[in-house]
Amino acid sequence: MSQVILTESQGRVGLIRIHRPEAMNALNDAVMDGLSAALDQFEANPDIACVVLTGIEKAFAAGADIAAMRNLDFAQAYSSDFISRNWERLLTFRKPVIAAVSGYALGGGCELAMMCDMVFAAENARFGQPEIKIGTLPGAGGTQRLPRAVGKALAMDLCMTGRFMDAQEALRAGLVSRVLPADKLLEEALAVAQAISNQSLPALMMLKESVNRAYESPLSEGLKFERRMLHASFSLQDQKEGMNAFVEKRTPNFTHK
Ligand code: DAK
Repeated sequence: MSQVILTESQGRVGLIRIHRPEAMNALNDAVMDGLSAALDQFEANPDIACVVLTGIEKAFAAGADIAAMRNLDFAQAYSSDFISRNWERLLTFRKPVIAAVSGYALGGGCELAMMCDMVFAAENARFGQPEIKIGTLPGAGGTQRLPRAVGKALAMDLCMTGRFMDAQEALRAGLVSRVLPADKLLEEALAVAQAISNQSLPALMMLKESVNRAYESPLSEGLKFERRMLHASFSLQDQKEGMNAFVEKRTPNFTHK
C-alpha cells in the first residue's frame, strides 16, 4: 500500500486516511491508486462492513494536483483517460462509506466527498469547487452531484465564484449530515460506522443500491427497484432474525447472510 494512503481496521470498520500533508492532500495518481487498492481490500474482506474515509486536520483534499496536471494538453488528457481511470472506484464500492471531512474539501476533494454515502464535517471544514479560478471547471461530478445535493442556485454560486462554503452552510444546504468539533470528528464517524456495521451487511448493501437509484432513474423506476429489493430482503436469514428478535423483544444477532 502506498504511504499517501494509510489504512487500518477497527472491528468491522475500515478506516482510510489520505495523507499527503505537504500538498494539502492534493489528489495525484499515487493517492487515487492507493485509495482504489484500499477499497479493493476492504470490499474483498467479509469482516469489514463499513468504511470511513478521512484526511488530515487541514485538508480532506484540496483538489486534484494542479502541479501534476497543469502541462497536460487535450490529446494527452483524452487519450490517457486522464483521472477518470482511477477516480471511479468509490462509485462501484458497495459497502457504506462515510466521509469525515476536516479542513479543505475543494475541487476533486469536494467531488470525492460527494461520492461517499454521507459526509460528516468538522467545524473547520471548507467545501468548494474553485476550478473556475484556475481556468477550468469541475471534472469529477461537481457540476452534476453538487446541484443534486444543494440545488442549482447554490451550485452555480459555488462553481461560478469559486468561493468556499463553511461547515454550517454545508449543513444547511444538505451537503453534509452532521457538523462536529474537529477533535470529535473521527471518533463520531467511527462510532456511527461501528453502529452501521452491526446491521445486516446484505440489507445495508441493498439499501445503498436503492438510495443511489434515486439519482439514476425516474421516481417510478426507483420505486419499482426499491420494492424488488424489499421483496429480495425477505430471502435473507438476517430479515428473519431481525423480525423474530423484535417480536421476541431481544437484540438481533445478524450473521450477514
Ligand atoms: N494541487 C497541488 N498542490 C496544492 C494544491 C493542489 N490542489 N492545494 C494546495 N497545494 C499545495 C500548495 O501549492 C502548497 O505547496 P508548497 O508551496 O508548500 O510547496 C501547499 O499545498 C500548502 O498550500 P498553501 O500554501 O496554498 O496553503 P494555504 O493555507 O495558504 O491555502 C488552499 C490552502 C487549499 C486554500 C490553497 O492551497 C488552494 O487554493 N489550493 C488549490 C485549491 C484548488 O484550486 N483546488 C481545485 C483543483 S482542480 C477530473 C477530475 C477531477 C478534477 C479534474 C479532472 N477528471 C475526472 C478528468 C479536479 C480538479 C481540481 O480539483
